[in-house]
Amino acid sequence: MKTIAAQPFDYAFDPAHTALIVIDMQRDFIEPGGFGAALGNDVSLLKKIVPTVGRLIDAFRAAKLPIIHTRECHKPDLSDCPPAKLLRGKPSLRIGDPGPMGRILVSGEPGADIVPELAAKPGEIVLDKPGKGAFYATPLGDMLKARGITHLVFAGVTTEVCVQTTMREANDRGYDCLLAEDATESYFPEFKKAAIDMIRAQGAIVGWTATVDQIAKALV
Ligand code: TIU
Repeated sequence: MKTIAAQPFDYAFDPAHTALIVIDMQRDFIEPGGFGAALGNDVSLLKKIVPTVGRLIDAFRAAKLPIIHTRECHKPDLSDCPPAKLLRGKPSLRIGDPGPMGRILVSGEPGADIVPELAAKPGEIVLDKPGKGAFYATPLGDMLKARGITHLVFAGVTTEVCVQTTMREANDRGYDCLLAEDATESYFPEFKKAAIDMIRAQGAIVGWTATVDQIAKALV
């Protein structure tokens, strides 16, 4: 077993049963002209964490541990996008509409892809998901079981939406979850802080948090 100096207390893990899940580091959320911007957000905040997420991915690559990259996107016919999601709010572009990076949040379009700096390497899993949580309507649970994974480290965007939803799904499924707090970001700094606080409150009710440096140190 190894230990990460985490909050609210040390996170103990066996590297042989630990994987990294990088949530939705896609152009649609991080670059201008995508889904995040269409919802009215300033995407520049998210862009800033790309190098830090890269350092975390490199640490898992160096330790030869499994890496799963998720992408929130839908089939071209939008058959996996519920009307409630498609019609919600008043975005400037809706899911499936053509934008500067192709159709918004549609698989196979440039905007749905992971930012080039964080592209998956051969052997890493890229998992498309139609919801906010990565377990809903995907084979993620079976993939983790097949690999004997019990501990999950999380990074990606956005903290209080897809990252927190996936952590809660994982927590309910019995995984010990750790969030890399400087490798996640929100369009709303106050929501990031609140999500981190609520994840680790009440004795790690959802999970632990630690910095990329603390995680990387434990993986060496
Ligand atoms: N809007 C927002 O904050 N997030 C999303 O719509 N998806 C993810 O978090 N990936």
